[in-house]
Amino acid sequence: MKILFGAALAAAMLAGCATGSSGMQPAGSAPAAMAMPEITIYHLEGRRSERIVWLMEELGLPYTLKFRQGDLAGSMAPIRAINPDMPVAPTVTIGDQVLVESGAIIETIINRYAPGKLTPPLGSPDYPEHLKWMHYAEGSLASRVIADYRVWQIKPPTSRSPLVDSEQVVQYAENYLSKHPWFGGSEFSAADIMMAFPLNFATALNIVDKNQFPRIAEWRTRIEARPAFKAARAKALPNGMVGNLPALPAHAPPGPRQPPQAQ
Ligand SMILES: N[C@@H](CCC(=O)N[C@@H](CS)C(=O)NCC(=O)O)C(=O)O
Repeated sequence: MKILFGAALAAAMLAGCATGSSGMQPAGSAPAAMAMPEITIYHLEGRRSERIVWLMEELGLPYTLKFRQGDLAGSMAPIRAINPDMPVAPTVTIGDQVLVESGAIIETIINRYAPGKLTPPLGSPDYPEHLKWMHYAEGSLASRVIADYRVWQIKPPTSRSPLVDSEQVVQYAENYLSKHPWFGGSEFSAADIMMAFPLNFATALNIVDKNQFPRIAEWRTRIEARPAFKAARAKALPNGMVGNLPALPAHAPPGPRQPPQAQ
């Protein structure tokens, strides 16, 4: 593992960021794994790139990790160099191909190099739920939570949005965990890896009241106890959070939603 040390990107630029293999397919049903080229993870501490580090630790696959400890700007510099059109973390190289979007990176790595791992069997009832959470994490959860955070920073709202807001997207996850132990359904899956970052962002930055979501808190305790999570944290966040974003002073104002209106 290569870790580069050095000089800090303003946390504000990163607003929208904060913070052993488990086979799930029955033996013999998954296609053979492809030969894996070198995988390099360009990382920012406490940001979404930790998903890929955690994935690789869960799968027991080798990778090179690049970041400058305690230095977000220094970690961003090689990302800008390799990926000037979309300089975000994670940026990952698989062989000589440069990739962004953590969900796509995770699905590529699993489908090629660890087929059947961290994914419920295709025909199982858990499969579509797993896939839903894989996409929900960025498509519905992170997008609303980060939008609400940014709006609050500009002008605290005086009433709740009539549209689906942060509280509702987190509540939906809470409701699922009241009936299932994992976002993979009956077993831990890559969907749990996708969901951890935006749920942590929502509660740690006080965008929602963490006390309203005990199932999510209990799930977080279980994911953080996983050896692969601990190994990933030790490598990817060795000295604790860097460039903390300010937490909101209050949650969404109480009271009923306004009736829905056209967007
Ligand atoms: N949907 C993308 C989001 C990537 C992203 O926005 N990453 C943040 C770090 S958590 C970033 O690099 N932000 C830099 C910026 O927005 O300038 C993913 O899931 O990979």
